[in-house]
Amino acid sequence: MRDLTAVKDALKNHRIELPSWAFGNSGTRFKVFSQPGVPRDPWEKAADAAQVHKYTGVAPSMAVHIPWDKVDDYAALAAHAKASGIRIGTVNANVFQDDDYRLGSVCNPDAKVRRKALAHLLECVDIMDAAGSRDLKLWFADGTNYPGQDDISARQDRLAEALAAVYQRLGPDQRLVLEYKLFEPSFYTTDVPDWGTSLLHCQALGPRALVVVDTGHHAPGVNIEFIVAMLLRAGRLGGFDFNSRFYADDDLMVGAADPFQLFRIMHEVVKAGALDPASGVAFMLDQCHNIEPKIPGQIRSVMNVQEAVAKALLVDSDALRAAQVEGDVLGANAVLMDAYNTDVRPLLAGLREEMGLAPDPYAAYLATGYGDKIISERKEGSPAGWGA
Ligand code: RM4
Ligand code: MN
Repeated sequence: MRDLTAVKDALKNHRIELPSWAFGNSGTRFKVFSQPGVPRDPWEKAADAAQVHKYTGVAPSMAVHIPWDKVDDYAALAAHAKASGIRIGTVNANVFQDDDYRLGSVCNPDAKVRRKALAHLLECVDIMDAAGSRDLKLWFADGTNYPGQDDISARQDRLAEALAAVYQRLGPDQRLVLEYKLFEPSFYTTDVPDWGTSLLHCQALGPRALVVVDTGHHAPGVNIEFIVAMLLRAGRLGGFDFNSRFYADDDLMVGAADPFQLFRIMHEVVKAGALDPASGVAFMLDQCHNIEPKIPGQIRSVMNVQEAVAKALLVDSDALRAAQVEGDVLGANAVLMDAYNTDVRPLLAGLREEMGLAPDPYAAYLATGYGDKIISERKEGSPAGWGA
């Protein structure tokens, strides 16, 4: 067993970023369900995110999505977030919801559309400057649906050109983090489908270009912890977008579908010393709560991540190494499984009490009545959602 004080200190220092869009309405392409009390604007999203931080103590930032979170004054939004107890985190660009992007954004065959997409990405860096954000997160829906539709490698050239222009515009403390996803909305080729493509572009750009692993963006059965280990070795893991998938990019609560996978990923992170915020690895949630309530859904997600982290920290690394060196296959596996099968909930409850928090953040939040308060306060206007 590892030193419990060190385990607790690591857990106290670990940070998880919340996505603004998890607080708004969402759904599938079939139906977006409206829930009462959801935020009507980014200001209210920040207020709700602050609730999650208030009860968990480890989620002090909220990622924004532009234009879903467009406001006139980003410095004012950052000040509002600060007054609520959190800060504005990663800026997510959106070059996938405009009719102009039918054939792609920065990879579009039409230079005019490429210029428009690039202008948006640069605008996002301006927003980072105003809000004090470190990371620009790029996910491109670009790709093709049919063989022959466009030139695969010419599209990569266009992508590289746009990325270079964005990278040049970054301030010295800012980073570009490039996400990959195997398919959807394009069905034949995707321009950044995998970690290899993302890594090649990042390496061509420079040290402040890093890969983001969205846990929902892989084919079934892919060994994500292997990818994580490779990116950590290369010093190119920018962060995670955590969520669960059962079938495709389901964006369900992290740790819901496969808590064991989350543990295996965290084991790689812990081994590499990448849990600490100073490592530069960002632990973000990228989820939607289509049918479940949003704030409790985010609290549950943060707790799920903490449980996986706690178990990973409990791995007896000396015993593991000894078993590995001896070639003790079953012994090594048993060391890992012992940590995974530990009930860490009492440890986390105790840790929260040490932090001056309620032992069960989920129950503590429900007891406040905040959920009822926002339902009665937010009757007018239209709720925020995808595309808002
Ligand atoms: C994309 C991608 C991005 C996220 C959007 C909402 O699939 O995962 O990270 O910002 O969805
Ligand atoms: Mn994502």
